[in-house]
Amino acid sequence: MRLVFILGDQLTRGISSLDGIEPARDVVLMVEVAAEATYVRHHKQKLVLVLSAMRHFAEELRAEGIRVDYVRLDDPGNLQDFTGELARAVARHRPEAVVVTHPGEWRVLELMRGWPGRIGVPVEIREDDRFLCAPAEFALLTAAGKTGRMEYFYREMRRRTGLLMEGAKPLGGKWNFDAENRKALPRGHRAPRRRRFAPDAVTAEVMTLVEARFGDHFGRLDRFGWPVTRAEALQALEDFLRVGLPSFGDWQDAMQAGEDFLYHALIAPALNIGLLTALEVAAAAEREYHAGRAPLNAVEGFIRQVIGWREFVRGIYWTEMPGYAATNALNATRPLPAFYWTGATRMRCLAEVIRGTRDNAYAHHIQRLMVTGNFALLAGIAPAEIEEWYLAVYADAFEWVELPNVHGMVAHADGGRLGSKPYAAAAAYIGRMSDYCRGCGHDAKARTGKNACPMNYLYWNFLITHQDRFGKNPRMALPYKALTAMGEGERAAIMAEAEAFFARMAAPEAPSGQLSL
Ligand code: DLZ
Repeated sequence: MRLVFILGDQLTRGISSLDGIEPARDVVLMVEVAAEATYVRHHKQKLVLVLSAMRHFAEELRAEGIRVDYVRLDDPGNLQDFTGELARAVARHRPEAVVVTHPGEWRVLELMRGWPGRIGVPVEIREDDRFLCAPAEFALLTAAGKTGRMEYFYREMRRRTGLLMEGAKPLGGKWNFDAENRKALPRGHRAPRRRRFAPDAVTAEVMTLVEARFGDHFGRLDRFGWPVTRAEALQALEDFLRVGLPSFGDWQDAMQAGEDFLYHALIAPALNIGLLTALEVAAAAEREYHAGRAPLNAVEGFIRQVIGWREFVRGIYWTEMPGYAATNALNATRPLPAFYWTGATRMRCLAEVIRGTRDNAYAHHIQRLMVTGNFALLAGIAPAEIEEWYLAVYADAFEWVELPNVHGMVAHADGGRLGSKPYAAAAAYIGRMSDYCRGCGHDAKARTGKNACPMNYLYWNFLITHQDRFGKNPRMALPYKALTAMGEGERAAIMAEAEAFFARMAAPEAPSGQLSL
């Protein structure tokens, strides 16, 4: 018999490890282990999502007649890590071989490579064919000149899947409609309510377990509403197609206080643990365009994220690890400020995004990139510190997707492999794309002075600090022209303001509870 070991982000009936399973002979192994909850201290909602979805998936396999050996977190004897639990299961079942699908994290692949020696049984690691482009193929594709950039890779994926194609040409005459996807929301705009899922008995039991075992982890649990089964995930997708997608493009980059979901897809948690597949969600969005229910800029923008960016970052991860994580091109070394965990900062944009993250284990792309990410970039936070935060707090974060997005896109720590310029912005950008600056105690217009928004002096200080690296980058020509136009006095004031801010950041928070940042 074979032991098919399925991990918590492999909850797809078509997962390659299940190919050719013989229910009369083979056994599926699934294990809940504390090591996976604590190697970074995941948000409580993420823990509930994964554990509840695992329990539901195991029941679905059983309903098909597949034997599942399922180890719960609080089962006596649970050794609380993958290797220990696999070894115990091998002793129980004495299989001829263990079959797994390639994991989503380098750390786990390293474990898997050690398993044959540890357990004395051959381990077959199968390709994760839920992705369109295997790592080996990605390496070949992106080695050839222009395709090394996401945009050309994406075109290749469009050709390969036929999505939004008219023969060999892109539908609508353009590959990319991003320029149409940068509108701000009208003042006071209220987005429609989005479909959320009340916890069933299985989820409720897991919530109690998570509170008991990991109650000190970040995040609120009472707002849990993520889909935990494939049936729910399909309803979440349907909700996006009807309610979100028609406006997704226009307002993709917009942010508004109190509006945590807007028109975003909200399917990444389900997609990344396997309840949906990339091709099915991209094809579903394409159908909305052809049915006349969603415009091309929205549908193209969504499909680009799913078959372009998502595949691209995975390719980068598997072709560049483990060296990728160790780079630190901008020599960023400051520790992550405590307010990333508490939300206690006078900067309203950050407080609001961190509040949403705590409530939902979710923030949308622009909040992650241009608020929490932008601040970390400008403040020179050590890449490993900010990466750990993103990996812990977002329900959809697994390292294959989180690391390139944060290390490359947010922190520019890879020296430009992923993005040809850093995503640095001053308060004006945040003010244009959101209502966060209204009602903020800082002055978004001031570059220096007592009440100046830190995003401003930190932004100009960032440009000054990294002038050697970015000063000649054509995509940075405008801000460097503005910097050159500044007088020496203003440059010196900016640098002094930034230094004072960094000193406050390094100091312990005042006991009076007065916020210094
Ligand atoms: C994220 C997570 C958590 C919290 N717990 C488990 C678990 O108990 N058992 C399991 O199989 N998987 C879990 N996961 C998902 C794994 O961390 C994930 O499969 C690996 O990081 C590889 O991507």
